[in-house]
Amino acid sequence: MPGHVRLVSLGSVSVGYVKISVLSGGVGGARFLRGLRHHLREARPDGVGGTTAEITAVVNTGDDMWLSSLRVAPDLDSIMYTLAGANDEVRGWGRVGETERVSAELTAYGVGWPWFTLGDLDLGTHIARSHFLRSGLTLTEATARITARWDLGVTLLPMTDDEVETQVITDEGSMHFQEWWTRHRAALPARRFVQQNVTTANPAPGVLDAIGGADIIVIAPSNPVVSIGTIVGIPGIRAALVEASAPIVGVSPIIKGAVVRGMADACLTAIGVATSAEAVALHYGSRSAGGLLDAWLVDETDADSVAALEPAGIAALAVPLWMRDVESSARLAADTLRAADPLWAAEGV
Ligand code: FO1
Repeated sequence: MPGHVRLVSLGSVSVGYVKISVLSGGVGGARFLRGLRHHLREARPDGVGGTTAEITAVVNTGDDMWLSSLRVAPDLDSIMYTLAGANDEVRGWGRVGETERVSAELTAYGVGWPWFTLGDLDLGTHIARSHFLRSGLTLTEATARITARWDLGVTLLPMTDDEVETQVITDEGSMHFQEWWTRHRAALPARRFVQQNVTTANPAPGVLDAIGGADIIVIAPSNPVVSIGTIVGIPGIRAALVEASAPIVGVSPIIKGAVVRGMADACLTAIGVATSAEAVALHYGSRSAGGLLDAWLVDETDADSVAALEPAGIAALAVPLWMRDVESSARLAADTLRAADPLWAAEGV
C-alpha cells in the first residue's frame, strides 16, 4: 500500500494536523461525513499524538441542474444540511421543517418540474447560490459563501466548477439524471450514463491538492456509478487518486446484496456490475492493479467477501456498516480510519 511509508512517518513524527479527504455523493456520504466529524471531535479531540484532523469532502455535482432559473446542487446541499443538523432525516433530502408554499405557486404557473419539489427553505439555498453564480463567483466560491453560514467542520469542494450534468440514456430517450431519479424512480432501464461536457471539465480549485496532500482518502458509501464514478471521471482526478501517497479506503454502499438507500442497484445494473459489496470493490479495482482501493469495508453480513477480495489485492474488513445514527456512523468512521492506518485505532468509540 503506497500510503504506508507516509503513515509510518506520520506515526513517528507528530504532525500539526492530519488531512482526510472524502469522495462523496449525497445521503450516504453525508451521514458518513457526520460520523467522521463526530468521531474526530469526540473520540479523538487531540487526534493522534497531538494532531488534529482536517476533513475535506470532494462532492459530486453531476446531479446538479438549472431549474426555475435556479442552480440546484443536491449532493452539496444534502451534505451541508446534514452537517448543519438542518436536514430532513426521514426523507433523506432537503430541510427539516420544510414547507412548500412557493413550490405550489411555481407548479400553478407551470414553472419547474411538478415531480421535483423545491421547498421554501431549500429555495433560499438555491436563490443564494444562483445569486452568487450570477454575480460572477464560481461554484467553489459560492459553496464557500453558503456553507460559511454554518460551522460544518468539513470543507465542501465541488468536484468541478464546470457544469457536467449526468444524462441518463434510456430506450424512451435521454433525460437529466434528476428526471430519471425522481420522476421515473430509476424504473426506466438506463442504457448509459453520460456526463455532459466532462471531457473539457477541470477539477475545481483545491480538489487535486485535497487528494495529493491527503494523509487518508476515503471513498464514501455513495452511488458508485453516478456519484463516485462521476467524480473519478473528471479529467485528472482518477490519476491523482492512483498517484496519491495516502491510502485509499472505500466503504461499501451495498449490504447483503442490496442498496442501503436510493437506487444504486439500477445504476450498477446499467454498467453490468452486480449489486454486491464484492462486485463494487472489484469495479473500483485494487490500487496495486491501477485501481482505486487499498482497503474496502464491508458489512459483517458480507464477511465472506473478505477472503474473495484477497486475491484481487484488496484488503477487506467486515464491520457494522449500517449508519442508523451519529454514534453508529462515528463507529464506522473509526473503523474506516483504522483500516487506513492502525495509528487511528479507535479508543472508546
Ligand atoms: N428527491 C425526490 O425523490 N423528489 C423530489 O422532489 C426531490 C427534490 C429535491 C430538491 C432539491 C434537492 O437538493 C434534492 C431533491 N431530491 C428529491 C433528492 C435528489 O433527487 C437526490 O438527493 C439526489 O440527487 C440523488 O442522489
